[in-house]
Amino acid sequence: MSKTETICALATPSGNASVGIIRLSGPCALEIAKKVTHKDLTPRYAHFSVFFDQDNDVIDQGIAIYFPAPNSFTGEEVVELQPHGNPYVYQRIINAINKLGARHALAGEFSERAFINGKLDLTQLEAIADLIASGSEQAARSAVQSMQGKFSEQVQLILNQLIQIRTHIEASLDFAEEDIETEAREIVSKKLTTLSTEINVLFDIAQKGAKLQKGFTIVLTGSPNVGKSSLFNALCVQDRAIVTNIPGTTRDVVSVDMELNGIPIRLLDTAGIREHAEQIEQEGIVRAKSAMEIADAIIHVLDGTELAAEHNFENTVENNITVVNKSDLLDNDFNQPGKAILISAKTGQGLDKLRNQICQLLHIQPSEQQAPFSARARHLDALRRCLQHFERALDQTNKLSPLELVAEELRIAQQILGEITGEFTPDDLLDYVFREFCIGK
Ligand SMILES: Nc1nc2c(ncn2[C@@H]2O[C@H](COP(=O)(O)OP(=O)(O)OP(=O)(O)O)[C@@H](O)[C@H]2O)c(=O)[nH]1
Ligand SMILES: [Mg+2]
Repeated sequence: MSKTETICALATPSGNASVGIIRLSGPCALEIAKKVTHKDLTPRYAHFSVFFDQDNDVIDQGIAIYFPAPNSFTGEEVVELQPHGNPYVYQRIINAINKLGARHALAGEFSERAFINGKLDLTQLEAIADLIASGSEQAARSAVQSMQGKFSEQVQLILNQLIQIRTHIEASLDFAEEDIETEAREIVSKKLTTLSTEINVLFDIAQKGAKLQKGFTIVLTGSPNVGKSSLFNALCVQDRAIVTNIPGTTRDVVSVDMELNGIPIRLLDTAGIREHAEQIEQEGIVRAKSAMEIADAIIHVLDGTELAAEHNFENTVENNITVVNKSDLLDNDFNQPGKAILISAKTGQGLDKLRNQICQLLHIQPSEQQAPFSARARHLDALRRCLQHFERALDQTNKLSPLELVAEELRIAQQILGEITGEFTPDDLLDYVFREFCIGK
């Protein structure tokens, strides 16, 4: 497909609004915009303008701004027309633009051009798409980090060190002396070990960032009647799940998408787990157990009024939090429940502590702290594959295999890291990345 075509699309939502933006990009953008506005457009100047159709009928009036190449989002000639926000107005302007020779943009085509013209790398453009789609404050903060190049910077730092190691190997290949080779192996082994640790750290941060975009799943579990549904309602501040004093009230998994200290959460309320349940409840328990399998964190709810004094609260499971509910019914001399959190779903006591504990468990800092950078499944996949080649390279180095084999593993690892920023991205992957974006992006 030729990149010299001029493209246009609505960059804002297509509904009713005070204003909307129609974006034109490509070599004929200015010429077309002049015909629509009947104006000479000065670069980066907000022109108040009437927008005309091909029969010189007035469609609307608004603002037109011309961004000359290469100082535009796409790096091409760009004009933004800002009419009033109405779908019929948009359609008439776009029709007029189409008749003047610009075609409608494909999904993500503006971003693709920005990438091809070197305006932003792939992670930055993906971050813009993630920022637009962010469903929580933390997700938006992390997307901004990547948009500003924080993720790419980390990848680049690793790439630089990788290139150093490769250069070192290449240099030692020119010498036949055994001690030079031994020394090279030692250095390569040491540096590769350090670099693997750094990639693992990067992977953890990226994984958190990817999770932030999609949201964390938290499951409430425990015996019947301990107050899971009451806690569910208290945490999402809605009257969503049915609460009664009859054990076995909840059967289906009840789900709510919410924000918790700025973190996107899918909270699941489940059936109380007990031995002798009737048929429907049994199915509920099966569903509760499957929900626990996909959970990022599990909150075990206990009823404080039913606990024996010697109950052992020690939390042994890694992604679990234990809460002791109904604190409002407990005596003042109730023993502090170790690592468990004393709460009352009824009065709200202890819920702030629980919220903080959940953030800690998910390793996400509260919103005023720095968020991890956003990442996508394909980034995680690339980091994973890169690590595999590092492991193989390390193995070959230690097994005294020819250094050429080590060099080859590292060459592949470098190419994989390059896929993240788009430096070495095959065309079909680019198509896959950009076609996932929305039209007008
Ligand atoms: N006093 C007091 N009562 C509570 C509290 N939390 C829940 N309850 C009561 O305990 C009973 C059971 O509450 P639910 O929230 O339905 O309990 P559940 O764990 O969802 O029960 P199942 O769905 O049957 O498994 C209800 O009568 C609630 O009003 C609390 O913190 N304090
Ligand atoms: Mg319930």
